[in-house]
Amino acid sequence: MSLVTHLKKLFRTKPLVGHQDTDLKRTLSGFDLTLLGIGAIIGAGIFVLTGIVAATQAGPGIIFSFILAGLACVFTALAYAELSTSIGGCGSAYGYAYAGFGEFIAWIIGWDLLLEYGVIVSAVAVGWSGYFNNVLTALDLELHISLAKNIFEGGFINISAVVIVLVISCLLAVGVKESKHFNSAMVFIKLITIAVFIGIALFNVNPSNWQPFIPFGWLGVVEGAALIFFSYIGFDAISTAAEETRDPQRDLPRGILGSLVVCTLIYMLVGGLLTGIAPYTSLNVNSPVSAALLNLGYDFAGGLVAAGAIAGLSTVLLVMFYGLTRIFLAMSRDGLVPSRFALVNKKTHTPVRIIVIFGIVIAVISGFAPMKAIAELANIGTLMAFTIVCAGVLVMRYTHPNLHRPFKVAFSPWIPLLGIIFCVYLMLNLPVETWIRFGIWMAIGAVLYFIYGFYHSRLATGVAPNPDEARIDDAP
Ligand code: ALA
Repeated sequence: MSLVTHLKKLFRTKPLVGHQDTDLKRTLSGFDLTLLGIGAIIGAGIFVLTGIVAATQAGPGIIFSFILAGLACVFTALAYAELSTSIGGCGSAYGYAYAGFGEFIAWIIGWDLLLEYGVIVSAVAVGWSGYFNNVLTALDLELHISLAKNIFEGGFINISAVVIVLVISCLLAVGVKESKHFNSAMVFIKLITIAVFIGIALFNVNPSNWQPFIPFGWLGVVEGAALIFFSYIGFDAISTAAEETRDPQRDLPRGILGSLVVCTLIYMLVGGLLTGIAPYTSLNVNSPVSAALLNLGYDFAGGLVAAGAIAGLSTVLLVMFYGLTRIFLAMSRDGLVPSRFALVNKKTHTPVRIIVIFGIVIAVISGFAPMKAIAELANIGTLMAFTIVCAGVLVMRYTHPNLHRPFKVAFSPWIPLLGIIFCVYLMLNLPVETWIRFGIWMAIGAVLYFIYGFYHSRLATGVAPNPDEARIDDAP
């Protein structure tokens, strides 16, 4: 077989499902989508990374970092909305890359998303442990430093982070899933928690804490944006609900932009107030939001915020870990990874093998790796996926000009182009070590594809999926 024939195979595509060919019920309104977005978005970013970024990169200028990172997300979010409504399937950048751009790009995105979701779960688990350990301390049950912190922070293992990952794995293995009502309740708790903080902080600002406002210069603000970008990850979950949306043309942009605008405003307010009530240099701690309140003498409110953060972060863990298993299932069903990993347990009806394997890997990362390094890896993976999605809009407009698009990005090609520029700019401001780690992961992925996926994919073999595999009709 000639080289050209082989190369062509890299671009074999799955048929476009199209937005209209769905059996899912259209029940979600723009408001529901906004709640869905807020539920997935607000997490360790605002509760933990805000402190790290303010203390080490941006100072009070963190509010500009939030604007910069938010803009990258808005442009990309619109691109997500167009692809998810026009290409169909059940969403996820992986799903529409397979239909739109061919198998190799789909594999690259899928492999990238596995990294992204895996390290997000690790980072959020580390964030969760910071608040949890504080509660233990408040109850006089303080862990020994060797069990409370990882080696980089002067301890040995972050045992709380390990335990929460294992608990979430067990919940997923027995089939716990998030529901619309549970999500709404959690969004409510998170917003109340943040409202308590804002309500108290508003009356305790010391303006001298805002001097200097940008202590590390513009570079600090931009590098801070590259890290704090983590706090926005999750809005892409909204586009995966495109097929359950009442009127995608109207509700999708409302839901996506609505949740992004709400979160950006909340983030700027929290970032501004946090650096107003405490010197930015004091914020490089595991639970900055509640620690700042405790330092002001608000013990009850500090405890309340810690409890809210623990609850809020637990749901982000559940959603992201669930998303990870769905992506793996989708790839397995397409034959790109061996299907024996995706077999469903007869009792629990969940893909226990994948959950156990990923659970162990993620628990190890959470126990030993520093939060900042993990979040940066999550960011580079996400920004890469976002860049491909923005580029995807431009490619699809060219290759499929007449495709039915229930939602169309306005001002194309400018909006997708701006999305690409912002995402690449943020990626370039991440540390070299992050690029190296990411490069190694992607190189491993490329090798695996040519060893396995290229020959075993359903498109290559034409073999039907294994009926014992988990259903993926709710894949992200
Ligand atoms: N945006 C999510 C968080 O901040 C991932 O935890």
